[in-house]
Amino acid sequence: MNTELPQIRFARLASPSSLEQVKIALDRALGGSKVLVGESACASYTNDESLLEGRTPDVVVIAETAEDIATTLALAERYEVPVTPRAAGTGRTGGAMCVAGGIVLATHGMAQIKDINREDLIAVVQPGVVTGHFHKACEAEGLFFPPDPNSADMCMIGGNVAENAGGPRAFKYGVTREYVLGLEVVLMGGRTLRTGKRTVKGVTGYDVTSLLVGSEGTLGVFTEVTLRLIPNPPAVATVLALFDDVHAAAIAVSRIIAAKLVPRCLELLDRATLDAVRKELPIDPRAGAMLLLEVDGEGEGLDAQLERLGEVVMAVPGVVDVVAAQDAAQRARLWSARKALSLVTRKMAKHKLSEDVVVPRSRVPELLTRVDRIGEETRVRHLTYGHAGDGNLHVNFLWDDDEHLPRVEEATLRLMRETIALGGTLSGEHGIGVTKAAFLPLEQSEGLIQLQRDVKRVFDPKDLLNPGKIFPTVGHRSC
Ligand code: 2HG
Ligand code: ZN
Repeated sequence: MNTELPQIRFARLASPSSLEQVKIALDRALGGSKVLVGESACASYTNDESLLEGRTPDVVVIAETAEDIATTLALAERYEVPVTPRAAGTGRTGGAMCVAGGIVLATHGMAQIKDINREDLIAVVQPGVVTGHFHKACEAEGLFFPPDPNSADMCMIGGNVAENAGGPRAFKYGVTREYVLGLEVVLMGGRTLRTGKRTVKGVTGYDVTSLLVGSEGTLGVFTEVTLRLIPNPPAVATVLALFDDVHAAAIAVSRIIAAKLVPRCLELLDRATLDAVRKELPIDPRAGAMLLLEVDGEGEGLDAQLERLGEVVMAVPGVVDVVAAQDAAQRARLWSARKALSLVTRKMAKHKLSEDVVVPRSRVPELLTRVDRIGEETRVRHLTYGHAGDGNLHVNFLWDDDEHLPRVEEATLRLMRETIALGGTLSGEHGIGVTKAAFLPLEQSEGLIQLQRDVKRVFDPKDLLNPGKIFPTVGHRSC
């Protein structure tokens, strides 16, 4: 674990007497089994999947009902104790990491799919539903919930909504926000509100639902989510395109988009990433980059898309081969290799930092060139994969020796600056959390950051809900 990159933002700790009082009050209100105390019981609720190390919570509440959440937030405000909400804890940027001790409010115990409605094409779910389970439940009804973060087998809807999660299928179908119609949310202090609607259309009042989606657990805790579903596409085909190098693959991405083709996934793997999966996948040794493409639709329409895709990709200089997966088993093998990338590449060095920058699609080739330059000039090993169709790339920096950390920090800062210079944004799907808070002023003006701090104050005047996230500290290093 690495605690230096970047610095954890200062967050106010509760006083020892408030902590004692809140523990007693929670225990009394919720009953012992939902309230964990002590280092050994609470330690596993400290961190998420970022590289950072947080502060062990003083108390963990395992919520089973919306009332448990309201009670916890009421007591936390009364005793001025910070609260870190948490679903599965699979986030990459410290959003669910506990930085201020106090209470971790875990929602994984609220895992009910309350309704999947085939007539209205909506579902109502609790925050602890595992995303992959929900996919299967929808598919059993002939319906489709497209957002598919690669951790779908573990992550939960509550966390997906808090982070506005994406995934490979976002290229055609968009990210989580596009599917959230309404929320039941508890605010700091225990006030419960319903936002949004159960209808597909609706423009009443401010779009508070959209504000809450992607607010990284800083504005409220979700107790129920109403989601829009679509019909499940009847057929899917997966194609593998191999190239000499990543630049040829990036050109293929631009050409596919320019040809107005809309595969549902358009994923890119550079040479170093490809090398990491060659053991699992027998990939042509001439290939130095790969695109994993998926199209969906119906019979003839699907065949026509596949044919056109093949023509466009085969015309790209530097293409090595284009092959379609022959059956469901082959398709599953390709996707399981793609899904394993985060873990497989993590084993390539003692430390790995994965970013999720986004640039306009047309600037992907230029971003890749600049990443190579950053890697060369800072002498930091790197690899890149990700959702190239969206211009959303996971640039990963790898290092073994702790002494190389300043160079990794320089490489990261340069990556963020280059991304902004190319008209991009710092995070496409993992959020700002703790790890990117210092970079926020590179992208957003002081006025815009201040406006968001003001909004936060309306929801949570004492800054107790998920403190230390999103906003930079004064004197941050990116100035
Ligand atoms: C992915 O696309 C995930 O695999 C995780 O967003 C990315 O950890 C990573 O590098
Ligand atoms: Zn991703």
